Amino acid sequence: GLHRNMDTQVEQESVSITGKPHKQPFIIGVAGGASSGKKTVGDMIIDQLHDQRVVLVNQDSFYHSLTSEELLKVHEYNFDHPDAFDTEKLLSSMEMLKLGKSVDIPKYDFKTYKNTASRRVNPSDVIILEGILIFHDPRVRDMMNMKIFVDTDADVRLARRIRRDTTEKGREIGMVLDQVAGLAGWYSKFVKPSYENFILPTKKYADIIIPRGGENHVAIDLIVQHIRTKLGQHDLCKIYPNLYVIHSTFQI
Ligand code: UZR
Ligand code: MG
Repeated sequence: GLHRNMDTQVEQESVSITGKPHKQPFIIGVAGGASSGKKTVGDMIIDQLHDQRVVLVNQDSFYHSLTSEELLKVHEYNFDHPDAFDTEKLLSSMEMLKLGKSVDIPKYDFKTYKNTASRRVNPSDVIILEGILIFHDPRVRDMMNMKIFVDTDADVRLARRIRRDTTEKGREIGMVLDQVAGLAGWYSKFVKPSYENFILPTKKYADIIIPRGGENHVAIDLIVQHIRTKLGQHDLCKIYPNLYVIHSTFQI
């Protein structure tokens, strides 16, 4: 209904190809620095919304494949820059999901620095889009019903990054941090400056800022309650636990 309140976007109806109206999915953006715990926050929301159709989309999937020239100088490649991502593809994929259609999302391989495969993502009630720079492009930002910024201290992010890059990605510590064979490493050359220049300035677009990321259970609970309200499920026992107590006392 067009006459409905503008902020109840989840209830806006659009007509699908079958002619039946369908509810638009609730789109949540989770941004924050590298290794801040964005994916953990997304996974925790999904865990609590187990009775809903929820899907997690990573901005990482939309990294451009590196050309052979770029591969030769991979240490000079800035993966923390907005241009490193195929934002047009991200936008069109999100638009498909918003229309309730399935979409093939690319898969990016951190070992070969290329996207070779893809995965089919089906339409869902809730879509969580997670990534360092998802608040950068206003067109992507404007698709979101809720914007979350995960705010984790720089030392915690760096410690996690070292562990992740050296174990999961099999990279040399010098390359991850500051230098290898006289070349500046990614962290000091790109990751830290890009956080300050591109990621941190998008914090102002967030509706909610979560300190400490995945450790913050109170924040996750509040977010899930809000999503449930927006999805039109007024589960009284969950939203107002006290009412349940009053009710059971009354029974006695
Ligand atoms: P998250 N990244 C890689 O390490 N290798 C790649 O091939 C592509 C990206 C890193 C990227 C960024 N920086 O800091 C991080 N580098 O992935 C973002 N170098 O991932 O949001 O999951 O922390
Ligand atoms: Mg990630």
